[in-house]
Amino acid sequence: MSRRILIAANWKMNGSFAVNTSLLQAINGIQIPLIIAPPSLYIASVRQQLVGTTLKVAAQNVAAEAQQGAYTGEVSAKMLADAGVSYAIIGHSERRQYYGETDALVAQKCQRLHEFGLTPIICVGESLAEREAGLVQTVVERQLTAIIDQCGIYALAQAVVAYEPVWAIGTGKTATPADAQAVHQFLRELVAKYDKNIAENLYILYGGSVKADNAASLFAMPDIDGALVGGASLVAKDFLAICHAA
Ligand code: G2H
Repeated sequence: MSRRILIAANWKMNGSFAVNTSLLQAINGIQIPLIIAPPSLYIASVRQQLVGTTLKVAAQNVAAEAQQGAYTGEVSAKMLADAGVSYAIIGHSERRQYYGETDALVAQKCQRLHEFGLTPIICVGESLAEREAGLVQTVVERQLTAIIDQCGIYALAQAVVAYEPVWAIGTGKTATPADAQAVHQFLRELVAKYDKNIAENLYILYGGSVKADNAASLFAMPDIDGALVGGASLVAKDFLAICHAA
């Protein structure tokens, strides 16, 4: 079937009030489904600027704790819901790699989002060593199954999955469309073993050095439903070109 396209911009730890405003002004006429994930400090401001548009706001992270309390530096799912945030990225490889986030912790974060009606953007992906060891499917299956075991398959009815091979993130190396498609197909078939309908309707995005010149060939793949874009989402003309490839 021909699939819908969703594009999410992960600004990571970039931006300022002035830079964000100018970027949003450049992109807010985009007609395809679009999600912007600014640093948490800027979420309220970005959301305010997107009122009246179809663009949605995502957090880049969420606390795993169920209750408010003495967790310095954390932002809860309840607070994100209170701020009108619809999505949150969880399990990004930079959080797994630099902040020691485990599959179990990511699954707890998914649970918190589910409790407050937010849609998780669940990142999975293998390192270069894992790819070279032939472990791609083993790794992404382990990462996604941790979520399913904790939250139940029905949590994926309101979720987005992003396949982001770690070796392709911010490196300029992109998985070939065929390589990415193979993993996306594997992930969809994995979900289909639990529930075919959820699998069919699940957005599975590709992330990792998506650019204007590779977006169209990625989006042409039958199981690639869009992109999670980092670096190229910070440059309006590059991001617009990616969106126009959809
Ligand atoms: C992968 C991606 C966005 P980039 O991290 O999540 O970033 O497009 O810079 O590789």
